[in-house]
Amino acid sequence: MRALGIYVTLILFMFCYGLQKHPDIQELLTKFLKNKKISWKHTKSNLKSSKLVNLKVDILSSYEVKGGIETKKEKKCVDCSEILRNNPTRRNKDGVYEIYPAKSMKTYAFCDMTTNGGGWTVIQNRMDKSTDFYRTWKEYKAGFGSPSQNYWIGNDVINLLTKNKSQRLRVELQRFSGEKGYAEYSTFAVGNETSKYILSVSGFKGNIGDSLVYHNDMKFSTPDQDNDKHSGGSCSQACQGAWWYNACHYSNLNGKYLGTAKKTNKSNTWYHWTNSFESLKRTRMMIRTS
Ligand SMILES: [Ca+2]
Repeated sequence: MRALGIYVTLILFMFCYGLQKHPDIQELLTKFLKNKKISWKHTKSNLKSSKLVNLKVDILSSYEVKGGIETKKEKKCVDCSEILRNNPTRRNKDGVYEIYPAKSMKTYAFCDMTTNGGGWTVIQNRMDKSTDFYRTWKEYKAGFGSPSQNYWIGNDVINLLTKNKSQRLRVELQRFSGEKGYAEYSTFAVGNETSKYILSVSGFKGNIGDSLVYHNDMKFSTPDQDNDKHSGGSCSQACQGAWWYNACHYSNLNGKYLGTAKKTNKSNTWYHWTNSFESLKRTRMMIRTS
C-alpha cells in the first residue's frame, strides 16, 4: 500500500510539469527524490500530442519506485538486559518495554536501565495499595498489575527468563521512614509450573539482611494452592500473600500493603532488615544476566 501511495504521488507530480520537456522533468524528479529514503528509476515515457497546431503536449510517464520507506525494525529481545545490549542508547532510559521471554510470547516489563549499569527486568513492584496482591495460582502464573506501577510479571515469565541462563536478583526496599536498602543474589532461578515454580537462590550481598535464603528450594504457594512446609495450614492464607513459603516466612513481599509501618507477618515485609515484620513502603525485585 505504501509503495502504491508513492507511485500515485509521482504521477501527479509529473502532470503538474506536464508541459515541460521530458529531460527537465527527469531532472526535477531526481532533485525531488534525492533526499528521500527511497531509490527510483525511470522506466518508460510516452509522448502524446493533444493539440497539433500549437504543439501543446501531454507527457505520460511512469516511474518504478524500488525499495521502500526505511523502517527500523527493533530486534525482539528476551529481556531488558538484551534490549540494552542491542541498543546502548537505552541506557538511563527507565520505562516499560516489550520483551519476548519465548519466541511466541510477548509481554511488557518495566526496565531499570540505570541502576548499576542498567539492564534490569523488574519482576515485582509495589508502590501503593491500589493493586491487590492476594491472588490465585492462575493469576500469579500469568502475572497481573501494570508494569509502570504495581505488578507481578508472572511465574511463567520468571521461569522462562531464568531457566537457561544464570540471573542475578536485586531486591530494593524502602521503609515508611524513607530509609532505603537492597539485597543482591548472584544466582536466582524459578522452576516451571510442574515444579511448582521452585525457587533457587544464593550468593547474598547487601544491607538489609538475607531474608530469602530461608525460602531457597521452596515451592510457590498461593491462597488456593498450599505447597508450603507448614503442615498445620496454609501459610499463604495465614500471611495474606503468595510466596515461596517454608513454614512460613522471613520475607513476604507479596503480602498486604498496609500504607503504614505497622508490624505484622501478614504485610509485605523483609524480616532481617528491621528484625521485625514491619510493613514496607516500596518493594521491587528485578533480575539481570550477571
Ligand atoms: Ca501447608
